[in-house]
Amino acid sequence: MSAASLFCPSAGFRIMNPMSDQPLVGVVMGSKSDYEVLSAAIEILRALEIPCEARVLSAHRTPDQLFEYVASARGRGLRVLIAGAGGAAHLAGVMAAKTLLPVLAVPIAATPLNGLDSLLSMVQMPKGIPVATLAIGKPGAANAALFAAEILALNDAALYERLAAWRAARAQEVLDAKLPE
Ligand code: RP5
Repeated sequence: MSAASLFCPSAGFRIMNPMSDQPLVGVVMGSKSDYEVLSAAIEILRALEIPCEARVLSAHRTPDQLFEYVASARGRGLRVLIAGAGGAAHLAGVMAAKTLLPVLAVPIAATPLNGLDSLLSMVQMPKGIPVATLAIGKPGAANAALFAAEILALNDAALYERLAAWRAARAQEVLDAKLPE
């Protein structure tokens, strides 16, 4: 079987996946300015060979296009959505309102409140429409990708092995750490 490749349009690089070019994770950001943070998620998805797609869609600036994207996500094969936004960050909540796919939220420090505004906007979803909120910024973006991988690995033994190897490598980095004499 020839290796298929997937181009992440907004990310600008290719993810290789030997089995499929069907995006499983949709990474949505409220603005192009959020890309620097969300790239941490895309890098992890790439490392784990999880096909993804990236989009810039805003809950307040392009609500119709966002609705259309989320409403069609499951039917197009997406299984997890990652939403990154700053300020009054309603992106993840609006997305969760339109789908039963898991939505993982990444608060972004885009205002003088340094991400606390978006963290509270995302984590304080009213009962009934869940959003799983990660940490502010790049650590949260990376963890969103790992969380997405854990969800997908429930039904993908090969991905489970890649994820286990990735975590073992991080542990080895700690054990190999050298301090100044
Ligand atoms: C939010 O406003 C975006 O998610 C971004 O974090 C923030 C600033 O957006 P820009 O003014 O940089 O487009 O909607």
